[in-house]
Amino acid sequence: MASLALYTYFRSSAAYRVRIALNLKGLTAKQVPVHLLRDGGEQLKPDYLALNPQGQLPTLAVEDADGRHLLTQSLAIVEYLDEVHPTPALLPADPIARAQARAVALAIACDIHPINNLRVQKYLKGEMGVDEERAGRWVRHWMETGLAAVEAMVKPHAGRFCFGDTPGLADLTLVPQMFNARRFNADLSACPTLLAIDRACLALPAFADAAPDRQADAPPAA
Ligand SMILES: N[C@@H](CCC(=O)N[C@@H](CS)C(=O)NCC(=O)O)C(=O)O
Repeated sequence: MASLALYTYFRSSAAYRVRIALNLKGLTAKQVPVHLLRDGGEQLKPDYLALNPQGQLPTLAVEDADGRHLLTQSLAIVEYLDEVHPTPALLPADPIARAQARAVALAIACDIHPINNLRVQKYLKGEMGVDEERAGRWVRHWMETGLAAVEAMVKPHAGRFCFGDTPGLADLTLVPQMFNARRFNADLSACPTLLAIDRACLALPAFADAAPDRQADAPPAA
């Protein structure tokens, strides 16, 4: 079997998605911490850019008989893991439900997360001169409106998890975004279904063990 190394940061929600997927699949990856804040951001240093030219986490290095392969973009990594290790499946069997589950994951990963990311906040507060309070409003606005839409997308399909009673792609994308939303004090009162799913997910070891505060590179609890 291939050996895996995950370049990660405890609070990176994109890396958190991959950590959950690895756990759901029962796979172990060596964790290589990359500090997003230290020294201007280790993700922007030449050594890391050689692995991931976008300067983002995560990167998954896959070493197999053909050599070392570098995979980037969390959802591409998760789909790779699902293709190579199809059980348990991360997508529903029905093609319509698969497309709907992917839509939930993409709504979070493409439409909510990127506009609130570290580099966007740095640019807002730096070049654009936006103060801390207004930058926080920016983040909360896009998280609250984005997650309210995700609530409506998930509600018709939800069981214990986003699509029935099996956790999958939509859930492993949702839980890290809920963590981010709480971190930025977003109002989640419009998202009762998502809050219940988040609780159900975090009761599972695959999700709980992937949480930021359980990672080796997390600072010790105060
Ligand atoms: N679409 C990318 C997003 C990756 C991403 O933005 N990662 C963040 C951490 S959650 C990052 O590395 N940010 C570094 C920065 O903004 O400088 C993915 O899903 O992998």
